[in-house]
Amino acid sequence: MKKETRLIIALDMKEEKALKVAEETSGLCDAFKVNYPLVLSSGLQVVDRLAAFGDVLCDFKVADIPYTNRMIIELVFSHSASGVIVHGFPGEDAVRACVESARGDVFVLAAMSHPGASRFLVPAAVEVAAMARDVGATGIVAGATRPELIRRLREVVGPLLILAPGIGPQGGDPRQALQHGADHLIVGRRITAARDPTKATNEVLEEIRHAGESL
Ligand code: 3DU
Repeated sequence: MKKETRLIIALDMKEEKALKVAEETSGLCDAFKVNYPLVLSSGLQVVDRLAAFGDVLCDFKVADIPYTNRMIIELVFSHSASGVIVHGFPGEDAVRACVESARGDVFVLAAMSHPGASRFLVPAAVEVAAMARDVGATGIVAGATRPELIRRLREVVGPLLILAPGIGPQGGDPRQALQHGADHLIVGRRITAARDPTKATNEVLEEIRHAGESL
């Protein structure tokens, strides 16, 4: 994952609009993130089509036994994905299978951004992050809605990348997330639901630049 703009745009929409947003914002972000809504409606081939506009990160929150995880990861990287997001809670063997079979970046979901994550995921986040580091993952995902947790996880993962979703409608603040240690922001609706996605992207980039000045 390159770290130039520090922005990842989440394309949770139908293919036609996703391709349009990707074309318009190509070069303004470090990657596009795809999730089930897009891939279940269009198939994995949409990853190949999006790759014409930038790196594609597959947010499939892979969470199965090692054997199945390996099959999923091989399939993802047989298309033009540059990275994949997997869950950490299935344990070390399951995550290790992902890292070993990947032909690109693997990010382990340490803490999700929604309120319900406080019950099971947040209490385990430090342990999951340590496991991600130990098995050789590229980085972790930690919600921007809990900046103090990002700070704690940064101490655990050292130089690994931290991707922070949950900006905008979910309540996370770009500046807070970056100042607490996030490398990249994952931003969906704030950009994709805007009347002018390119303008909204440039506004987010401006906030990232401001936050960077005070780091
Ligand atoms: O809330 P947004 O529209 O900016 O979209 C955020 C994206 O990131 C969306 O695809 C969601 O599935 C994903 N995500 C989280 O929001 C929170 C997580 O902890 C992990 C992934």
